[in-house]
Amino acid sequence: MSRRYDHARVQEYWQHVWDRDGVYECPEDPENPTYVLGMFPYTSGALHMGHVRNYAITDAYARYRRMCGDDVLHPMGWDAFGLPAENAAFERDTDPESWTRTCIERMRDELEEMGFGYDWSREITTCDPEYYRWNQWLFTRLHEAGLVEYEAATVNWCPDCETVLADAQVTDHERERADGTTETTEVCWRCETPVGRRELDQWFFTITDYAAELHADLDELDGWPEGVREAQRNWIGRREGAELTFEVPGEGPVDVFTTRLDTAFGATYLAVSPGHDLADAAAATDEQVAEYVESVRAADPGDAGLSGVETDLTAVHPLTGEELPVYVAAYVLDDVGTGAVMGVPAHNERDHEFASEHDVPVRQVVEPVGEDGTDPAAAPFTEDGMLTNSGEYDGLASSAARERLLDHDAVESAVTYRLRDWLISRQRYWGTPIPMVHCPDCGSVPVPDEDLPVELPEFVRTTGNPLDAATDWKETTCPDCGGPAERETDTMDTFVDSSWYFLRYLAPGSEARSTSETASVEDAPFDTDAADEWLPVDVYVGGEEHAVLHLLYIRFFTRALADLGLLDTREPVDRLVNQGTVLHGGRKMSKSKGNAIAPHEYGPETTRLFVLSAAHPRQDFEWTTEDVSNAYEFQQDLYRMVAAFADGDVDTRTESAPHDAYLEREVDRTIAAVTDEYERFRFHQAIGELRRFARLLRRYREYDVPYKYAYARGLRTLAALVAPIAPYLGEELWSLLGEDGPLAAADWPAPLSDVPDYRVERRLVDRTLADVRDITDVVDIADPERVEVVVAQAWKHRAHDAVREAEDPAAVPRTLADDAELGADAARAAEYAADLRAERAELEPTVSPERELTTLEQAAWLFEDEFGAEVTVRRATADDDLAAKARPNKPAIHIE
Ligand code: ANZ
Ligand code: ZN
Repeated sequence: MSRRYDHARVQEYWQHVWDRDGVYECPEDPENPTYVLGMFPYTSGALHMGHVRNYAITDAYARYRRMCGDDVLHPMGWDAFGLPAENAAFERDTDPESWTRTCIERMRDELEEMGFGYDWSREITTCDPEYYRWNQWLFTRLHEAGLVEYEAATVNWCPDCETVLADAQVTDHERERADGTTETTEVCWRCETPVGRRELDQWFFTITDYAAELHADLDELDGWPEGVREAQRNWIGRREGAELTFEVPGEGPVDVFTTRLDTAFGATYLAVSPGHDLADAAAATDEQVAEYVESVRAADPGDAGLSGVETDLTAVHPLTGEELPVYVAAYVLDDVGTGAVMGVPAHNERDHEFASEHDVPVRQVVEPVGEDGTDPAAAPFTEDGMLTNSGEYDGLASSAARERLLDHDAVESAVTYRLRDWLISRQRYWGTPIPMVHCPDCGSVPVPDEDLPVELPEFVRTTGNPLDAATDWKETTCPDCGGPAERETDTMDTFVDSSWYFLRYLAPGSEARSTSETASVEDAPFDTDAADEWLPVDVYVGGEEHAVLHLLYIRFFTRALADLGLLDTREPVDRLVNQGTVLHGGRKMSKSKGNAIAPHEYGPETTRLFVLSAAHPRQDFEWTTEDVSNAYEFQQDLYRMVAAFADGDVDTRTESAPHDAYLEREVDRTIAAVTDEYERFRFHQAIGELRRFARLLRRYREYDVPYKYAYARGLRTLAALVAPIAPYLGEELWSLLGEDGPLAAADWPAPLSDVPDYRVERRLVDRTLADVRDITDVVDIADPERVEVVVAQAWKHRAHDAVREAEDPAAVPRTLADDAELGADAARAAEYAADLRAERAELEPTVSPERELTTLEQAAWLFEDEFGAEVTVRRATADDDLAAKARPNKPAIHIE
């Protein structure tokens, strides 16, 4: 029989067994629900190494928890809508749907071959009408709840194709000028015509309604990496400050938002955004203002720079009563704060530039403390300092002034957020049609639920939005008045699809019923009862590029659905793992860079073992062929070891010997260690443990004829512990050992006895071995005859533990001296403890004196094996030299 493991020979068989036994199917009524989720892939056509890494992590954890007895939900689906499919359709003379379906078939095969265990009965595909109908249904619910807005927004426009372009469809075109410099223009990706801007009505989800909650709850997301939480905090951009009310004679009050209330006396002008009511009012009577507002609307917001126009209006400063000029300025954003600012050129960069451009005076009101001041006319002083030119507030520190000014009648404390509403309109074909109808009489009317889904019409190749060209589809009747009307031709951002897909996996079929008022699951996007049981997702694994958008959107959706009464949970994910990047040649592995390795180039388990052993999931690592062959060799080693035993090529004995106990204990320690590592997602450490254990097993076999029972248990344990990472190999080893399969459904191994201190025990053995090595080196004994290992007296352990654990170490010696249990040793223990106090910080945990003795006795064969010497292990007797040297965790050693 060949002693080579060949996954290709066995993988189909094990897939069949797993299917036959429904191993990965998840029960409807879970007792210990564990929801393990990987971010579903975009249907690009092929799995790449990033996917493999992501799914190897979730699969290993899911398999491990399943063997521990949990009911594990580990589903998979397809993020199937999106622009690349439209591009592919153009390039390959097909349509987005056929292209996407082909990609899905290929990628599903690849996932299966990798041995990932999914509950395929829950597979979802976002471009299925059965899926996107629920996008539409949820859109309608959000619309009813006032979370949808239809508003003008500035978009990219190609005048030649007559269509709106997504940001990704605008490309930079570089042209060399006569003088050798280059000029960059934004052009249409298809016809290269320079792109303009237009204002169009667009659909928004008002995620800003949840800004405060989304921000505040980040503090409680302990299971998320701090980096992701920080990225979300910055994105939401909470700003504490104040609102200050200016009176504009003839127009009424105008509120401004500021984070620097302390600079209020330095305000020399008021500026409002071009969209502000005051700008409209001024434009109505002032030709110049009207022109300016119009020109800003047509321009790229980034291009408007520090442009602005002065109006005839004035604003009364609430603190000084002074009359200030009023500007309309493009740098004041419509949807930030109140859309109006007080201009403080002396203390703010932008205001300073604006003031020099428009000749507005600069007035310094904050002075640096303890330094030479800058000249405020030349450069603004933007830090906190001490107030000046500020009336009764002069001499106060900035922070104190901010507090005090809040008491003023014209001031109120306020908080704003940087977060913008979520623009979900896409003028593209391959997405979910937004279920609205525009009626000349009734306005925008939602498509009634019973008419959902609004299915995509057939794809046509056209320059603009294909939905605009689908006249038959577009022309419809108004759901309200029955008159002629037009369908909305925008489709939804595909981030909508992925904002709730983890809930759709919880719609296990038409039989399941929901207790929510929406009746059966056929009438709802997911089963509310099931969601209550399974949520939050226990572990969510995916790339860090999703730190903000996707991971913020799912938090928003979950809250919105909770407020709609469809969910009990407000936070969707308990523990988040962001996997790092796979590098090759120092750069991110990618097809476009030509440094990609296909997932199947080396066989599924070599790849899985390698990507999981290379680093902690969150770290980047470099792909090296050397590490790949190590992963390959490791599988072959395990296979040879088990096959040799299964074939009867290993002599065994049925009577136990003293040194077998060490192996038994090491099996237990390995189980405890590997379990710890799996639980903490440190698969690389788990694999390190397994390698260590495999080496020990080999050494044990070579040292003496193995005890059949202990050796077989060791091999079985190895098979079970490696299975979450290398599932086909695990099954093969398990069946070679004559065990009932499949292993994927078997129990996780349990230690025969408790090993809470496995690290302490191992360190003791490893260090003692190292000490013997050192001593033989130093005293230059090449062939020691006798090694004597002497374990410290029990009273030393007492003193060691007492000093290590005491709240007041100074009191320990006295307590020990008075301890009757220590009897005649009390005085020595007290003295020893007094000496230990100085090194208290370095004292390590110990096992009991008995355990220390037993552990070393059981390990004696390792010393014998390595040094070829006779070994004795004993407890220190009262008064010899070795007894004086022996310490807890560090036995005395004598070598002859
Ligand atoms: C006066 C002032 C004085 C300000 C000063 C800053 C410094 P950060 O801190 O970056 O979040 N602001 C308020 N609403 C705005 C809008 N709609 N468009 C553009 N800018 C706006 O920015 C907060 C500051 O941004 C606010 O504080 C305000 O300028 C400006 F020495 O008010 B400040
Ligand atoms: Zn109508």
